[in-house]
Amino acid sequence: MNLQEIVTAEFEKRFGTTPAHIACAPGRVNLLGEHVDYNDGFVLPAAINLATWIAFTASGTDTSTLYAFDLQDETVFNRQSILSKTDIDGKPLSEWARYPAGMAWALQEKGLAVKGMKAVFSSDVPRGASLSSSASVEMTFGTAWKQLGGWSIDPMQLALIGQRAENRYVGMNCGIMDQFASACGKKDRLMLLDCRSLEYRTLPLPPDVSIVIADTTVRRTLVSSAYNKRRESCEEAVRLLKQKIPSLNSLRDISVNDFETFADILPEETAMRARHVVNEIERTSKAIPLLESGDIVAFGKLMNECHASLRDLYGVSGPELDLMARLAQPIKGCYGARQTGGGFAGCTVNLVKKDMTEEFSKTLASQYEKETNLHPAVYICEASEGARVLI
Ligand code: GAF
Repeated sequence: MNLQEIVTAEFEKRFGTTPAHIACAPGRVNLLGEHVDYNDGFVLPAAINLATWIAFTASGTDTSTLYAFDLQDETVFNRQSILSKTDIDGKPLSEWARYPAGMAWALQEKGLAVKGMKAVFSSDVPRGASLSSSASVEMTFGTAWKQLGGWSIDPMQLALIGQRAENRYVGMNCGIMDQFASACGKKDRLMLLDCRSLEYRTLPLPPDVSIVIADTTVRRTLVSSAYNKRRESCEEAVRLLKQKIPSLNSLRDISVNDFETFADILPEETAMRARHVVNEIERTSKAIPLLESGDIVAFGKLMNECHASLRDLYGVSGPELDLMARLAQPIKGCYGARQTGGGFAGCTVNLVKKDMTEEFSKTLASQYEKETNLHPAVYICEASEGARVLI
């Protein structure tokens, strides 16, 4: 059974009736522009063919009964209880329930009607693997509440509401990239977003190239506090550099050359973090014409440079991610390999010559397994449509 069938069958079992609607929203993989979205930079993600699926019907009240099929756990909350992050019995919401509740809270705050629903949801986006499982849950629920409320919204606005839910309700100071890719993704296209203006356009990937995601299977805890710390370092760098360049509002506003002129006013670690960001923004700008002209060899080199920078300057890699990227880069047919998303653990993204993808995946998996005794999951990924209602 696929996920649509699973959530439908479970809904029928639990609620004794067929669900009125089905919706889904994908995870994402990012090709370039890592840890720059909260620095006003450019990002280049794609929505992927792994997604969260929901079967749902209006409850007729303001109470929502949500069943997380993958965790076999139910929560019941309403308009009032989510204000104190509790369920209707006053118990603190479990970790997973904060994402739909946060979405409901942020929609309410915008004055959008959040009708109670009965729902079952399930996802094949691996959790904690840097593929935006959280954003895909947020965008799935946002899309479901849009359907029930009968209001319409631009997908970018829905993404911004999801980001607010995650920043203010869940407590993760993420940028806009993940929710953007999940809400706005397009089939077979890479999504280029200017995180300052929020303007975006799509770019092609040459037809003879595949995106391969390799999951180290390793997960880390306390990722959100380490992430928030990186963001604070960037803010500190802006505060200090502003003394030299008063017009500077974010790390987007300084060139690599100017940065190096003033870098010694920054504490050492702050300088390293900011150096990654400034170079990564420049790298992503350079990558755009390469993609447009189909120069995947040069694009892949930038991906490899990005990995080294995340590892050596930004400090968000991990031993298994380093190993996975190091093993992949020299394999025949691989243009570029690097960690994707927030990092510390989770997945790498690889660009691979299409007719060598299977061989590449097998070689990478067996080499990784030999060195770690871990059995990695390797996905040959298709760029997919963003959040949508199917029924
Ligand atoms: C996480 C965040 F949610 C994104 O906003 C982005 O900053 C990413 O890490 C790093 O590029 O996925």
